[in-house]
Amino acid sequence: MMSTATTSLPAELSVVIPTFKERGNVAELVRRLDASLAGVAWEAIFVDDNSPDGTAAAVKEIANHDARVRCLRRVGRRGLAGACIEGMLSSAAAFVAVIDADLQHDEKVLPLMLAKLRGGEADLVAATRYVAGGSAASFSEGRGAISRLATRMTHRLVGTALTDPMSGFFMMRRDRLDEIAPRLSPAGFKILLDIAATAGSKLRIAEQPYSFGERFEGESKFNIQIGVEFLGLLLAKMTGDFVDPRFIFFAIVGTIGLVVHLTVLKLGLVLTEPFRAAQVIATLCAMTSNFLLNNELTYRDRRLKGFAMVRGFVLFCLVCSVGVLANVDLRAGFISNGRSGGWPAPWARP
Ligand SMILES: Nc1nc2c(ncn2[C@@H]2O[C@H](COP(=O)(O)OP(=O)(O)OP(=O)(O)O)[C@@H](O)[C@H]2O)c(=O)[nH]1
Ligand SMILES: [Mg+2]
Repeated sequence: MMSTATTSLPAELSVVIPTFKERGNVAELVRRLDASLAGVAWEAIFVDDNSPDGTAAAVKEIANHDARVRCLRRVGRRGLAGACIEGMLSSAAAFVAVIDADLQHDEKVLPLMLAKLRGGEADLVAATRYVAGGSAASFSEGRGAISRLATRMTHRLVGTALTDPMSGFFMMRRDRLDEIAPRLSPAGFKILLDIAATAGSKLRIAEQPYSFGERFEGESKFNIQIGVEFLGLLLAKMTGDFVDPRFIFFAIVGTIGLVVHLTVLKLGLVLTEPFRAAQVIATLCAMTSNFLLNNELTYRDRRLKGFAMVRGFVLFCLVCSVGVLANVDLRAGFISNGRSGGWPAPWARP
């Protein structure tokens, strides 16, 4: 005999909320969603990266008496974009929205965004601060300038139709998300830009102005890492995802290392006579610059700090030492060959 399950209406809209250390915002956000989405069959999917402040427990406490709320707790992983993708992929609703937990995104515009999708005029509705009716007045001067610069860079380099590509507040058809999900990058903070750039012109985008508010509780997670990942995303999209951003960073760091090497070598030759000494100092400087820049930029997501960094640097030097010795010896040999009969250069006549 088939059992009859107690059913509530299946959700038409899944609201995905990525969280890291947002315990103090969870209950207020659910209360505000409940007020704004009256009459809509909605659910809230919190995707928490094992926040040490007990955000997941706070969500589950609410979930115990409100079946519309659930928590996807990820352990051993961090990352805003990846959290949003997994939350959206766990939905079976017709529409999915992504909204920050800190209440900076105005949940009151969600019904307007939903109406645009229901009407079939767009596949994705991006909430924007930068058209008439929207505002980013709550930004500090510094954050506002960074956001505007990043927006200009995105428009120039990637050429998206989004007026506010830095926004992480949007709603879209779930079937369109399912199609492009395998091509999205779980790294980084800019999931909306990734979706728009990956889907290309086939994705019909509409916009919804809103006023960006103040953070309700807790601390911002905005940091340099996010800037680096943003540059990586721009580079990947500029090359049509052909080249891995890590490779591009690696090549840039290598080029800087070459410039450091040649500059220090030139200085060394001016200051100290022996070529070998200048070459050793230049090589060490280039190695140090390569290690530090790769640690800060190319591998920032697994950056070494403190003792681990010293250990990493020593290992890096050991691995490089074979090439360094060959480099110093070969060049010194060629140079002294030119002056006092050192090693014969391969092209030298016998
Ligand atoms: N799951 C998950 N969520 C994250 C992670 N980093 C940030 N978030 C969430 O993503 C949302 C946006 O982060 P914020 O710290 O508010 O970043 P922001 O809005 O760009 O910066 P502010 O304007 O300074 O608040 C918040 O709900 C965070 O809790 C992460 O690594 N994993
Ligand atoms: Mg925020």
